[in-house]
Amino acid sequence: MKLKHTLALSLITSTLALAITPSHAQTAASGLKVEAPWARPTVQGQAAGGGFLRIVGGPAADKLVGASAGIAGRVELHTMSMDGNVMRMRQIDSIDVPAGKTVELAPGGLHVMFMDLKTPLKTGSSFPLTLKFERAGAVQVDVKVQPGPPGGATAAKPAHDHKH
Ligand SMILES: [Cu+2]
Repeated sequence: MKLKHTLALSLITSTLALAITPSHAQTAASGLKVEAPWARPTVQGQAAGGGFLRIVGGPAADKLVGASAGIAGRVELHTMSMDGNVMRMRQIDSIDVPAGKTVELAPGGLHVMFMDLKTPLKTGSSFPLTLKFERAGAVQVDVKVQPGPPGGATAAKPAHDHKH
């Protein structure tokens, strides 16, 4: 009972927080966290744009299995890697989030791709993105449109991201 109340309360709290200030971090009931979501601005006529964020795994392993956003016809999960001198993007079905581990979706690596954009992404604006996790369920975050990663140019770049 106590657990249920706490859960309900935290849900209300996060809903309130969402209503008052755009929330750029969300914690799911499972303990999984999504932080610092941002997307690159796009120009008129550009059909797709990339989105980046950080997922902090909860006590149990989870998996990002999909995403959706009102501003896009569909949202895909992508990976990017060097193939000789060419950067290649490839759609993937899911992104593993090991227990207690941080998974970075960052330029040059894993990212979400907003396909069939209904409107250009303007710097300074933000929009809701719903991430679907196997265990944590739906987690909604507010994606900030900005030219670079939050907190300056020190984007954490996973060193192990080159060959998969
Ligand atoms: Cu992509």
